[in-house]
Amino acid sequence: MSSNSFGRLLRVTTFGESHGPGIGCIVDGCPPGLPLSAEDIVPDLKRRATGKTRHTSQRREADAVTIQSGVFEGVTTGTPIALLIENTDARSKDYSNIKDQYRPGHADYTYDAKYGFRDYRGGGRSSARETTMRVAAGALARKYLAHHCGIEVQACVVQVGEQRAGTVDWSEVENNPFFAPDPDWVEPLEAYMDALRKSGDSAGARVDVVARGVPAGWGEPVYGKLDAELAAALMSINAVKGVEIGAGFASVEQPGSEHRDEITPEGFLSNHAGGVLGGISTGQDITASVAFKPTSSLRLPGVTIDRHGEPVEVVTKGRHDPCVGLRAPPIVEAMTLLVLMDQYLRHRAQNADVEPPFVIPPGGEHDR
Ligand code: EPS
Repeated sequence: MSSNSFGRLLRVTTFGESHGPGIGCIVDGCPPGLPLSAEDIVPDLKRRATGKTRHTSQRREADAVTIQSGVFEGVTTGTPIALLIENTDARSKDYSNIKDQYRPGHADYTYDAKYGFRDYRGGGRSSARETTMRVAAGALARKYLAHHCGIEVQACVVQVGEQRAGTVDWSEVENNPFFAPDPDWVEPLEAYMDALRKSGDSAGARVDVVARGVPAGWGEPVYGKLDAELAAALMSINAVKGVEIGAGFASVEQPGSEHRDEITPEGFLSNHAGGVLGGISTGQDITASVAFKPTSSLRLPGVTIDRHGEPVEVVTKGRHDPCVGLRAPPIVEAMTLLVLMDQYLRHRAQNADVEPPFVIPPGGEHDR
């Protein structure tokens, strides 16, 4: 089976390769009546795009999105929404030297092992180019959830290599090219990235995400848990090697008396759970943290083998991000939004008439 689709009631399918004619997605299940135009999608596409600063890949894609179906007279009709973007700046000759090689850290070997064939140009289907369409679909979910539920989802970069943000001020995130939440971190990060780029090496990053305004009750135990689906969605992003929900792995060291989020009539006293208990939202902020590995495409020579098993030296050309995590916040937001919208539609289908006996005020800050 091929798994190019996700979500149940809101089903997103993406298609396309990095150096093919174009990329696209189909969003099926969006309720009718949502005002939607390409202008709603463009801002998030721009936030994710390459080539905006010297710190990212210099490939310059127009990312001009067109809505091919599912919208009439400016509103969604309830039929599949198809979004299409042409690839306009692929440079496939950069990849001719690795045609028969397995780049370490890339999906070259595994795609060959699975399909016996691969599109080697720019990583083909395994390229981060694919995340463009996740972001396009996510922009729709962002608009729907903001309008119908007052939900807001925001992500930021809190660590690059060993460099960490000193504070998290969410109002600062869009004021710098790194999605950094600490204005005092921007200058050192710039210097770090310049040195990294010159060295030819790459770095990983940690991205935090928060969803504000999700009411209590969303999520389907036991195999459709909100946190399980969120973790799967975030894990499906290129280069992701770890996902934590709430306190995540720090829970291991916390005594139960600290980890449990105590409750008062005025609200929760903390949020180590990351806003999810038993797979269902508590009404608190939903928080997760995502680990991005260092970019595998390096101009520094390394050893590998070719598809005949012969040892070769590999050098990856192309226009690569020294830290792919720096462009990840819009992608992390998009996957979170899509999971939330799908869970909202599922909740509405089964439980729209439920009256909870008591609604606990959110309260409780998440302290990492
Ligand atoms: C990518 C390699 C680079 C990036 C690309 C992701 O592609 P190319 O070598 O063709 O320039 O530019 O990112 C995008 C094009 C994008 O839109 O995100 C990779 O190997 O994943």
